[in-house]
Amino acid sequence: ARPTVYGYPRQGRNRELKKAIEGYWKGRVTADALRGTAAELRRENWRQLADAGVHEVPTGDFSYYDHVLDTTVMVGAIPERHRTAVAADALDGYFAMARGTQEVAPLEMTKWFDTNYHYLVPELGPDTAFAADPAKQVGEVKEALALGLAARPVLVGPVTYLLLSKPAPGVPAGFDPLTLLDRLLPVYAEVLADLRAAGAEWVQLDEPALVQDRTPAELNAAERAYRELGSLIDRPRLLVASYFDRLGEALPLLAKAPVEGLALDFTGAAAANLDALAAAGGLPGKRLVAGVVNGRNVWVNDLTASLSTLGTLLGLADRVDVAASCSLLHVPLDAAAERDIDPQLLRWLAFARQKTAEIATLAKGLSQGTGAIAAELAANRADLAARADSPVTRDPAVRARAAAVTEADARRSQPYAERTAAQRAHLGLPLLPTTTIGSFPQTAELRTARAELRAGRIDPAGYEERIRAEIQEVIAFQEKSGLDVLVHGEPERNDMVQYFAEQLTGYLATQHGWVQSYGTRYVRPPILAGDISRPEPMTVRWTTYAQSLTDRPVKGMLTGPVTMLAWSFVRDDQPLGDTARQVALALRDEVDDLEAAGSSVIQVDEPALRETLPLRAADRAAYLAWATEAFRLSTSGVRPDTQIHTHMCYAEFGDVVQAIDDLDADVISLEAARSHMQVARELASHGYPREAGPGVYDIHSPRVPSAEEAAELLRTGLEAIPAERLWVNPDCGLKTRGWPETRSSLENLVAAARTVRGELATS
Ligand code: THG
Ligand code: ZN
Repeated sequence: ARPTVYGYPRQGRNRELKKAIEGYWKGRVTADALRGTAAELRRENWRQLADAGVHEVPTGDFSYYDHVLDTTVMVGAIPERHRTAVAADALDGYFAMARGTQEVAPLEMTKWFDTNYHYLVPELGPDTAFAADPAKQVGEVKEALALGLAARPVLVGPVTYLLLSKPAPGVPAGFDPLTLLDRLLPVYAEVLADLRAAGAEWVQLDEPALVQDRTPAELNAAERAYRELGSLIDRPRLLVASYFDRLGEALPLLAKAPVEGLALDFTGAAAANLDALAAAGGLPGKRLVAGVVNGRNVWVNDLTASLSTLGTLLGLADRVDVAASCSLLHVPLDAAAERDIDPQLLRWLAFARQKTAEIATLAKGLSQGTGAIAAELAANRADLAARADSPVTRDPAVRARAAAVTEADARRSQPYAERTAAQRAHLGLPLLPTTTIGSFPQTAELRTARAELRAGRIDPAGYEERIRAEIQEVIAFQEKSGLDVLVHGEPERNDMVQYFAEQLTGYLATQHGWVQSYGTRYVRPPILAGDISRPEPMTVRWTTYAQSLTDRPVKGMLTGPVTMLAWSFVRDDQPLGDTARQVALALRDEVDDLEAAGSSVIQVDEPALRETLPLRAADRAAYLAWATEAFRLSTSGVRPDTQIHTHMCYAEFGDVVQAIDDLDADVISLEAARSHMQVARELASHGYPREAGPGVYDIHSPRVPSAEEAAELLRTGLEAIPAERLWVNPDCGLKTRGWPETRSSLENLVAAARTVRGELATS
């Protein structure tokens, strides 16, 4: 048994890659310097892996932006509108596809399965002509070989590539990219031959799309793809990899395919792969790569449990190698870089580097017997025991409170129909009330103030002063522009999840735990390590200060329990629903405190509700049950006349309309401007009974919508939602926008509301 890895964090210990790429965009770094930095980062990663005992390093997992975009280049599926740029300069053309230019729009970006990584969606059509461009893949194989290492190129597999694609603009929406399989396979065949010629003995083809529910036609396509690739004469050995969930029906199909190896996830729900593999007759004569170390969470592995799984698997294949469940792209680089985490707690954590060591230890134990890793096993058992017994993970007060929660605790005291009357009387808002989603522009001055506070150049009182000054300005602007429900603007928050995590007991924050979100953008997800409680109010002083400056209602602004989980690393030692309930109770205290301090409107955002939906439909009802209960638990401690708002960003709402209803929020704001109020129609066709604010201002663009444009969107919204239940707001928060366009856009938004109110009054 040998240790192996599918991919490694790309950014470098100090995010050197981000700095080099963004420098290149600004013209401060040359293309050669960027290539040099990239090559050095690959070398550093391979060295780390080789030193840990990984004899066959992954290649091709590196990317300047996204590995799905790299695949698009590899198969020559450059969209028509980007061909000129790509022909002029490959690197600039690549970034043009990723980010767009003055002239052309970029590819659409969407979430990579249920991770927090985003990929660029390939655009295909009946006229797509693929052509092999294996230069990047071949080049990286040669780089690794030159270092004296064996290389295993990792490619997005052809079936997953097509399943992740969408019809190009102008192509009928009914076009099924999978119909291009016969055209795509010869291109993969050519790439495979070139990789073999370059010296790759094995090539890994990633097919995570096969862990999702698939139609018989899709499964047939997968079967055919691997029958054809397997029957090629001039090819390396093929390892077909799946991860993020169980393979289900695709497992027996891939087990029988004429390829030499299969990589399977055996963590969490994917542990079902074990019985399924046995039922399929195992992999006689083949290589099994066993993903037993969770590749998308940060906890140390239970080595004893993994060895037991691996022992069972030994009998099911010719050769068993040990791996993480997926690429290590989804975890930070190195836990040893964390200086602010208690060393005792740090022992519970494993980032990419520590996971590689765990994989190596397991491979050693599997091939040489547990005696060879006795010391590691003993230390691991001690760490797991310490975690299980720790007052951090076991706070009796939090547990008792969560256990005592009743169904009634998660219900408002009155139904919506009664609450809304009380809220109307209490708030006295006009028809078509105007508001914003919460954040106002995060200016350079605010970021500087935060940096100065961290560096100790200003004291907390000085920082507080600057934040208050900003709140004053934000309130003054909103009053002047005529908005009805105001916000304090969130100048004190950078990343909202991080902001709340820092104030909740049971959460750990990292200093260097960066994980790629998309392109050169990274997040540092906080870690839900223990039982969650709220030692003191988190937002009340900002909201009450803002309220003291105006007679109009100021919304309290919080992030909901589901999003707090979705954008954090979650604990693996209790069901997610239990963690969600603890977070919900902490937020409930904050909601109640806001109300007690005078807030009549409180918004609890859940932008991640839809994106956290499990990959398999069979798992969705259970998720939605705990997710909606957690939201209701956090928001139902208030009086009937206190209005609860929520907000969600762009999503395919069709899948979760019922869940949105189950949140029982009084008002929901949603992204809608670009789709011309499509969500308003979706909510209406579902019979959504409460108030809604489909956005009339697309905040993703610096463009200022005219008052007439916003009014027209409102009129469209009124076709779906009656005036008594329609709110007027932008699509999302304004923190990424500048002040000039924010000012004009919100003034136009208020003008639009007034115009349409006038039309309603006279009609
Ligand atoms: N917070 C967290 N997770 C998220 C989002 C979030 N996941 C999904 C979505 N939003 C991801 N979107 C972004 C948008 C911008 C950035 C990262 C993810 C970003 N990051 C800065 C960068 O890389 O330069 C770093 C920000 C920082 O200093 O913390 O711009 O909102 N948790
Ligand atoms: Zn949003």
